Amino acid sequence: MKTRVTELLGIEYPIIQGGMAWVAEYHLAAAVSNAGGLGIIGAASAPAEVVREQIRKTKELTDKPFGVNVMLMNPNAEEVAKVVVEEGVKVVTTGAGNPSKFMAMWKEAGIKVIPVVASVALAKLMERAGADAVVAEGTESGGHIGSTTTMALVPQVVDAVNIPVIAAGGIADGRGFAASMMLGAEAVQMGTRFCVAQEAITHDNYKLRIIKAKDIDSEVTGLSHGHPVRQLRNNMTKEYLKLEKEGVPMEELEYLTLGSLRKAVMDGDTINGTVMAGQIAAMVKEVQPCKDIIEEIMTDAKKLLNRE
Ligand code: TUI
Repeated sequence: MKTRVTELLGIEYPIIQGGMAWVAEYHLAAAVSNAGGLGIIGAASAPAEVVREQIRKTKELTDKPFGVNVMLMNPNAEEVAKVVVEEGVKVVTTGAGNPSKFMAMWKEAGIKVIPVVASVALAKLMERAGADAVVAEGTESGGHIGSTTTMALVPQVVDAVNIPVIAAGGIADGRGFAASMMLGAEAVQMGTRFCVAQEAITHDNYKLRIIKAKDIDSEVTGLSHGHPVRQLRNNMTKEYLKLEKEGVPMEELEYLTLGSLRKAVMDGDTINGTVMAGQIAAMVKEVQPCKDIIEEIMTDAKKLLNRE
């Protein structure tokens, strides 16, 4: 299925993997790229040298295009932004902020820049700043989120910009893919479904928590201090939401979550750790190789879109 996004990135299928903190490392990125999508290394809060190593390891496993997600709240974002240039990365996505100050450097290096946005205003700003495409990410997503739903956000961003739009948030199968195309998107980005991929180093407990999730298991913490994070309900969210309701200051709450995502993803503590996942967690039923995930979605979507 050809779209402006497959042409722009030189990929077979218009499916992009989210840059999930701790989860999106080189094994997953290479597997998604080898399966014909765009794999992404999530720099998250990693030091720049760790990101450099991840880029080099990805290149050992794939000769297909892949990208790096620069998380702009990372205190090391500036160094990471330089490392992607030094290492000849072809695609950069950004999250949790406005990447304007890095745009000129990345464009000069010939990098395709795809900011993740949660509003029409930022999408327009990014187009003017020279972005090649944007990911319009709805509030159904896991992790750090905006407030507008994918159904409402994607068509509004499509109407507001001329660059291609990639839909994200609440997409886990061929139906979500097809619906995104109907909204005017030219690719999708998925996180939760790839968290559970066979090649993802995500702890088995984390994968199982997603597989066992119900539709109503999704909670949003941090709304009161302006850093909303979507995750699955557990002891951590119960404690966090209770303290938030009591008006406990943000610094204390941050202490509570310090290292808690790592605890869940790497150590498998899904009770007291942070289990970031989207609202479609309950739609993910099994651990599958990236190739099977992508082929299943494309087969189902093509039937729905009559593009066989
Ligand atoms: O970035 C994400 N998702 C993430 S980042 C992350 S690491 C983290 N963990 C805990 C707390 C905070 C971060 C986990 N999940 N998605 C892309 C995204 N970007 N969603 C929303 C936004 C966004 C929000 C506001 C982008 C820009 C923005 O404002 C821009 C401005 O003008 O400053």
